[in-house]
Amino acid sequence: MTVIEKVQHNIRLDFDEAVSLYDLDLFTLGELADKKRQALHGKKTFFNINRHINPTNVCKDVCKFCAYSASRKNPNPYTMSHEEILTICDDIVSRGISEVHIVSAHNPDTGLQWYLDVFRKIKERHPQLHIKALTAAEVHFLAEEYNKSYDEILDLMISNGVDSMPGGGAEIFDETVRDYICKGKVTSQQWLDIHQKWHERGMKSNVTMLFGHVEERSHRIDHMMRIRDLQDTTGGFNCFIPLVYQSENNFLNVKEYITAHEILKTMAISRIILDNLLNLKAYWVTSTVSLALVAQEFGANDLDGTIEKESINSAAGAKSAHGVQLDEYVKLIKNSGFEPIERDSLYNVIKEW
Ligand code: V47
Repeated sequence: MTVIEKVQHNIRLDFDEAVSLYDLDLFTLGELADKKRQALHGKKTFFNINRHINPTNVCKDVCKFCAYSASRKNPNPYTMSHEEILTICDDIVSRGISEVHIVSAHNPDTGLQWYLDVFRKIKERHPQLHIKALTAAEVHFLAEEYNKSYDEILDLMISNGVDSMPGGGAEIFDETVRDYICKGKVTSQQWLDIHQKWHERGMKSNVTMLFGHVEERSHRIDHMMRIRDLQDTTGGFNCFIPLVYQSENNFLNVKEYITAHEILKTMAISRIILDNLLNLKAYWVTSTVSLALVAQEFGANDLDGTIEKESINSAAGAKSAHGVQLDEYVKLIKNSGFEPIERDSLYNVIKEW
């Protein structure tokens, strides 16, 4: 059987076969991925109305790709007060926003209690607001810094109101590339262990992949395969989010940028390989809105959300600092031939627009 026939018959590909998918032409890949998308979601494209809060950019880690943390290239350290964060939450809840996505740098000055207190205060004030917070990289940082086990940190997150975990910090799992781009950060296995433990508590999370920098195609496939393996065990990942590397203001010296063609191939291949993961997000922040709309034809069924304010990727050049307007967003999805479905954080339908 050829690789194409295997994909058509839903037969899993091994590593080498998966890498060889990149040799197929873009439109063949698109057709294969679109069939899988249509079988699961038809023409539905999901999004949510959310707000990102990045409470501090002070970081003890040094990731070469990061333009967000306070550093020589961005000498502008800040840490928000709980009151500032709560004021934002009051405002978004008053406007009907259902999710807050809280991700920080690894600030050794704030203290574990600082994080737990802010989650608890948000939850006490707004029990219905979904708190998606703390990447596995942050969980690892907090565990190390405050001498706790991962289990203890995860239990504290739950008891203080965190509802789900975002997918950040996965970067690329290949150890050699990881060492080069973010040495000293949570290891790949630790990242996966933390998510496994989170899932074993009955909780959901997302998973990202940072690509388009110094990694090779085979590293992306390896990344997807490690995700597929864990998902076989736990089923706890809601969504896969390939993040396109943004090149400004950071220390990773990338000479050749990834093409739209390669981004779409990677989207399509992730839809094919991750046969046990329902949702594939085209994160418009890192791909541009236009390419995210095209990605709907290449396997993507989720376009994230309106976001409102974004600091991590926009620091590295993404045009996302102020989000997108809801009515415009809905119109764009409709005009591209898809059905915009507003969802909550766990993919329950809120509204068919
Ligand atoms: O982990 C940092 C990435 C991530 C750059 O779970 C960069 O729903 C591109 O994880 N170029 C944080 N990417 C964002 C994130 C995320 C975003 C949206 C939704 C969800 C979700 C998660 O941003 C980091 C890192 O991989 N990042 N610098 C850069 N220069």
